[in-house]
Amino acid sequence: MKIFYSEEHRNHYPPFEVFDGGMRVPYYENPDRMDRILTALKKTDWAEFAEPDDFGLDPILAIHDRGYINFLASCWDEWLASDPRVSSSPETEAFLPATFALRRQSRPTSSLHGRGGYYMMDLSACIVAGTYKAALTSANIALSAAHSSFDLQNSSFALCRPPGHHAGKDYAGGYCFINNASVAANWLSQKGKTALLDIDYHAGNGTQDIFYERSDVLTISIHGDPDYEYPHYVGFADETGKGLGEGLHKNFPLPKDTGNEGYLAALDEALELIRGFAPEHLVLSFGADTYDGDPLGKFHVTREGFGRIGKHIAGLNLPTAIIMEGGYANEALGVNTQTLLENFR
Ligand code: OKP
Ligand code: ZN
Repeated sequence: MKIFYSEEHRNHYPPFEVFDGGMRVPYYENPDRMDRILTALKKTDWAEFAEPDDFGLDPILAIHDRGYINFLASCWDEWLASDPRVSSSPETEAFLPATFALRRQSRPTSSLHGRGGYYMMDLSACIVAGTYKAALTSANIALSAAHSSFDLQNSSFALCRPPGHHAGKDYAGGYCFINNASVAANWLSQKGKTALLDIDYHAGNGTQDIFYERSDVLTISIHGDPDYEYPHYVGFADETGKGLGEGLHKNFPLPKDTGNEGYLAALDEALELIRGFAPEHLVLSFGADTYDGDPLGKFHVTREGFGRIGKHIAGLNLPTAIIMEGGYANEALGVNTQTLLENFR
């Protein structure tokens, strides 16, 4: 299996994030995650590593707002120039807004903080010096996997970091800046009917927003119910698309303590919807944070569960671009990812 990966992500490693209730904690979405996956995959005899190609900004601007991308590009330099306390110790700093633009009765005002509160939805997508370039490279990894899946008509793995499914047209959040899976699905949708299935533990709010009014891409997300889980406001069962997209989005909000059986029951329902849509391509947003031991999740999917999940999805028999999203139990992340991927060879 072709696996697209780049070392560029290492330059995006914020020194902290702000957790529930305001505590500064070490950044959960860290480079060690990639090392764990790389270590596991390098031991297999089927992993074929490749660097991503550079597709330029056009496929990204097909999904994201230009003002938002410009903000990502210049945020760190503006922040560095804004305050001597930042420039005197940049390695302990990261940019986050202090005020959020609520309910879009708002505009991106010109100051850095005015744009920050407009373009960022929470306190976990910290921007540091290497963030923009890492986010662009991550999107190129997803695009490379989409191209490969299309050209070879088989499945490929985009080892993306930073992840993407929480990022919307004009906002960052949940460790995400550019919606890698949406960029890939949008590109594939120009080649043929495409479905996007999100099996990260957290609702894919960015992906949902991006395709909500589109009829050409079916989007489905299986996740912890936003009634108790991040991102708190998106991912409910009654959100089913709008306008032309009505009926073409589906959420499966699941209760705390969902295990293999409960998860697979929801997954099989999702797969039936995909079969009914009859796509030519599948994009799979894969997060391993449904795992039993994940520090940011409340499900109990086991390693064996990831094997079964992979087997059921691979049973669709579709060329699948598998896009890495979350997963924070680093010690198990490599083997869980490998166990899921093995079904797609
Ligand atoms: C990103 B991905 C945890 C606070 C929420 C953000 C989580 C982002 C998850 N109690 N922090 O979907 O794995
Ligand atoms: Zn997640």
